[in-house]
Amino acid sequence: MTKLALVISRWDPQPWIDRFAALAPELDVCKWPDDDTAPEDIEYALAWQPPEGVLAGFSNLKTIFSLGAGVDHILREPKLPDVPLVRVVDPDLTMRMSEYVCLHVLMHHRQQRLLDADQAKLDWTERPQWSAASMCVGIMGLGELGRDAAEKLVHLGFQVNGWSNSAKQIDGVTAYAGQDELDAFLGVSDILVCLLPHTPDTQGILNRDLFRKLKSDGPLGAPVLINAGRGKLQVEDDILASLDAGELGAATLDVFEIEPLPTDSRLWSHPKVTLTPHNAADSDPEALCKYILGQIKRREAGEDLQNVVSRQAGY
Ligand code: NDP
Ligand code: OXD
Repeated sequence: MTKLALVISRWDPQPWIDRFAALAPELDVCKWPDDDTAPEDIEYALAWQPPEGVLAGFSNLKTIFSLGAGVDHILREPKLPDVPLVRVVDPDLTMRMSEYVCLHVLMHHRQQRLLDADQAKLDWTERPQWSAASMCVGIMGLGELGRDAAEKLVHLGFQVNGWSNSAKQIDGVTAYAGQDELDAFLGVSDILVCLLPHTPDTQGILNRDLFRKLKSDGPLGAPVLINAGRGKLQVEDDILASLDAGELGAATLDVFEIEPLPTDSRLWSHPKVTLTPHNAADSDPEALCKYILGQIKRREAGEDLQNVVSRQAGY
């Protein structure tokens, strides 16, 4: 019987176990550690923030699956087995992220936080309103998630730009690529959305120098940051300094340098910050177990796996 181990911290593994049992009762799925299973019997590992050293102990592993789109939580393992690492690419996850991006872009564009504050004061002030077409959203990362969010924002009528490593062609989106084009991209962005992976190249990219290069004369009066990529992309002290100095008008943050965000962080109570607990796009076992089973079937049939991560690129 093919053996799968769920190596998960911070999430409840039970919904995954239940879903695999319903879809593929022929598989032997265990939650790791498991007293009844020897590590050398594990063929597939399904991991979210695996404790250090666990994956290295599976000596006959065929494939590691990240239970999310990101893989930084697995690549940080110093002795990662030399087997393919597959990440989630699935319409369910993509749609959830696009919902989040559209929600927060629209929230800033329509000044909803200001209207909420007015409501709390019983204040009927008519606030100015701009068209979506007058606002430019810049998306850092035009991969699976960035591309879909960009397309949906185009449908909503925004001007949309994107930035990635390699050049892209997406209908309605002005695409910039590489370090050489980063400043030009920033200079036209009113709302910056970050959907980059965390790699050595992207660590700390969301810093004060970068914020100062954003477009500052747009309808909102100051640029807005939305980060749903990874917390290690951002320098939180710089975000706070830029918000306080008016270099950033507001920020929506889903991810943090340390998660859960420490209770003494000033981000919790900053009036210009909207924060969410790393739930921009949840990995739903109802949707994703099917994707993983499809990949296992391919591997067992000797076919190529899909969405294999480049260890060299780190995403
Ligand atoms: P992809 O690998 O499909 O896309 C990554 C994009 O980032 C690509 O366009 C890539 O460029 C670009 N990129 C990577 N490094 C650089 C760099 N140094 N400079 C410029 N561009 C770069 O990933 P996904 O879209 O599927 O996911 C993106 C990230 O979103 C994940 O890694 C994860 O961290 C985060 N995420 C967060 C979630 C949440 O709930 N908050 C949920 C799911 C994902 P190119 O196309 O040229 O290779
Ligand atoms: C992911 C995440 O990487 O949820 O999918 O952060």
